[in-house]
Amino acid sequence: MFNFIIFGPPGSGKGTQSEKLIEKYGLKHLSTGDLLRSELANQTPLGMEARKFMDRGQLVPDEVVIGMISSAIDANPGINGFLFDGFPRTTAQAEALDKLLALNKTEIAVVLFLKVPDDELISRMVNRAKTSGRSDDADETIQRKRLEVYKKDTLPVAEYYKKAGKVVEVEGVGTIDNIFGKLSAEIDSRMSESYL
Ligand code: B4P
Repeated sequence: MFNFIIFGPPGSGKGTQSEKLIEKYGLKHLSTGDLLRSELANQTPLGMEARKFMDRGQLVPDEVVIGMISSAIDANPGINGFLFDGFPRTTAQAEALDKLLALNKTEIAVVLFLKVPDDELISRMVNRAKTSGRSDDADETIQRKRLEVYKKDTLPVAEYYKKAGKVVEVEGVGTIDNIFGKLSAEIDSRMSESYL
C-alpha cells in the first residue's frame, strides 16, 4: 500500500489537489471534512454534534474523527492505499492513525505540506464562500479562528512527522496545475522507491 497525507492550513487547497491526485493514482480519498459534511447533510446525531464545532471554526473532538477514520479504513480492505486529507489535525489523531495503519501492516509514506500565506488563505475562503454554501466560510471572524486553531493544534502535527523525516514542503501558491505537478513529482519518486 502507498498512503500519504496532504497537510496544510484551511483553504490551502488540500481538497482541490486531492481530487486530482486520487484520479491520477487510484487511491482511496479520506477527507474528514467531507465525511463530517456528509453526516451534517444527512442530519445524523454525529453531524448535528459536529456542526456546533465546525460553525465556530473549532476542531471536532478527536474521538469522533478517529472513530470515523477507523471505520473508513476497515470498510476499504485490499485497496492500493489511502490519501488522508484534513486528517490528522492534532497530535493525538496522528498517533491514532499510526496505530491504525500499523494494525494493517502499513504506514504513512510521506506528508505533503502545502505552504500558503495567511492573507491568501483568507481571500480563498472568502471566494469559496460565494459558492460553497459552507457556514464555516461565511464570516471572516470564523476564518481567522480556524487559522488560529490550525496554528495552535494542527501545526504540531507537522513537527510530529518531521521527527520521522516524512514531511516535504510544497509551495501552495500558483496555478492548481502547477502545484499538482509538484505534488505528483514528490509522490512519483516515493512510489517508485516503495515498489522497487
Ligand atoms: P476541511 O474540509 O478539511 O477544509 P479546509 O481545510 O477549509 O480546506 P482545503 O484546504 O481542503 O481547501 P480547498 O481545496 O477547498 O475542514 C473543514 C472543517 O471540518 C474544519 O474547520 C473542522 O471544523 C472540521 N474538521 C475536518 N477535519 C477534522 C479533523 N481531522 N479533526 C477535527 N475537525 C476536523 O481550497 C480552498 C479554496 O481555494 C477553494 O475555493 C479553491 O478553489 C481555492 N484554491 C485552491 N487551490 C488554489 C490555488 N492554487 N490558487 C487559487 N485558489 C485556489
